[in-house]
Amino acid sequence: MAEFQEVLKQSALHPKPAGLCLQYGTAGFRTNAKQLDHIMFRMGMLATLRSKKTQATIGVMVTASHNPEEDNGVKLVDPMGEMLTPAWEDYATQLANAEQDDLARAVKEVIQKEAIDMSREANVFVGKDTRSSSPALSQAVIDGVSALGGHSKDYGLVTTPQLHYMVWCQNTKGKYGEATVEGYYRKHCQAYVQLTKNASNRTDDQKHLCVDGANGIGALKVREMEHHLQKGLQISLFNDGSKGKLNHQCGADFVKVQQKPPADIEINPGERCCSFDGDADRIVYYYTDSDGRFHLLDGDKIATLISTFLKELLTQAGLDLNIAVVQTAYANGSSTLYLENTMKVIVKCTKTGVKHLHHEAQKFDIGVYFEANGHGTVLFSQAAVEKIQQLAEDANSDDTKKRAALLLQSTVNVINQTVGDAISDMLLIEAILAVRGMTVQQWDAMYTDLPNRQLKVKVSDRRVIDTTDAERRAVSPAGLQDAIDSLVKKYRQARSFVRPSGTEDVVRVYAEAETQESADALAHEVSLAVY
Ligand code: 16G
Ligand code: ZN
Repeated sequence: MAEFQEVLKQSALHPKPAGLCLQYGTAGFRTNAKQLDHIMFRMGMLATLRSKKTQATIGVMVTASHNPEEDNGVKLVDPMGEMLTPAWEDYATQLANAEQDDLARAVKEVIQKEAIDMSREANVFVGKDTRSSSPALSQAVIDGVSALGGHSKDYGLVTTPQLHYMVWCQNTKGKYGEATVEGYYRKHCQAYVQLTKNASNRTDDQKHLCVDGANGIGALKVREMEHHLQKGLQISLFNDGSKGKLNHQCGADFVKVQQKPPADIEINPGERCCSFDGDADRIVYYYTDSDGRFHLLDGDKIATLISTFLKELLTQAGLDLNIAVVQTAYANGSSTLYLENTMKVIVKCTKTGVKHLHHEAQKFDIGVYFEANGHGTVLFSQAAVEKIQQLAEDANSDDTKKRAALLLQSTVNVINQTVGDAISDMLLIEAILAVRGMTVQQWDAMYTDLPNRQLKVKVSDRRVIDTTDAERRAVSPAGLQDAIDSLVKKYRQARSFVRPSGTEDVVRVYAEAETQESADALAHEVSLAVY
């Protein structure tokens, strides 16, 4: 076949180092950028095959998120803007690891197994983050697409969630918006302006927000978006990439893990701040109080704020829609108790990794999902969107109901439903605080986090640990869970679990307890039990 001549010719320009073996992990391929040229080319090919198979546009994003600048990575985006389906992750790994002279066979195998009609058209959207390795690597993706006769559209510098959004808009023929960066800003900012119309009398102080752009793509995009907000938000942008290094001592992951503000930022007591990660799909908020104490508002606090707002609006609108919050084992125990006992919303727990949370959230009329690390969004079912719209357009509904329905409608439009999105999450959070006239301190006071500690343990083979119950209990090695249970019993309000990391060669230990000393001691004791 003519295509295979082309594959062989082109792939020789993106050779695989013999013996190198990489896995399509929880968040795609991710490693030092120097090892990725052949992976990019091959993922361009795989995206083309996936596009032919699904007869839809597929996305390829070149980024390594919160990893250091020297790393890079790639993620594929499926037709509805969601992450690549797990069955194809295996093909990704097979193509990535086929030695040079075996590549044509590996490609043919995917075509045969999936019965792909190669005469079909293929369309691939490509995006990249600001890493210095990204231009060459995204060109390798584009080369891979054309090697199999696909068409690519290069969006250049975009956030990961922006690329997901483009794919979704394209495949739904503009029903949710226009597949352009301008269209993205227009849709989200208009919804923000609509929402905040319900919050008159906001002072400039209340509209002020410090944003840490992690020296990455999120910073560029906030700058680009700002004028669409019609002065409805006054952003002081830090770590905008003009001086500092990507993710270095800044960004959402640094702030969450270190539990402190980014280095080199002067924040005044009480000032509302947020940090994005390197590809702007995570966000955390924080402030320092008058005693200089740091307060983190992580994904759990964000989920609580959003779900409480939505629940109130549903009650006011008199709409009978179920709402659930989806968390992982890392969710602070206080957040789970607050949501279940005080807010009376359904809470579900899934394994770590966005695809698991997303999938669970799809089972509800409204599914709010957040990982504690700040990755999350809200999913609205088609039926929910329709009911909200009907009520908003119903000439006979009373003012309270109508207002609530209109607010719900704008909430649907402000959020990026394809994947967690720091920019759109930020707009929703800012709008909720504005509409409810709430300060960051009042939001923080909704519940008090239990002190907690996370540790990493290096073991010879992390795969000997197998878990169940959404990673909250270890089933192997034998005796480990019993040991954890008896350690937990020594402390008040305590909980602990261990799981093998999906992105690093370590076992992660999590512990929480009534005091920081207890959480630290418990985490330490559990790590000893893991050896
Ligand atoms: C990946 C996941 C993130 C998860 C993290 C856990 C996606 C897009 N990203 O970054 O959701 O929290 O892995 O890492 O799914 P770990 O397995 O090393 O703890
Ligand atoms: Zn990220």
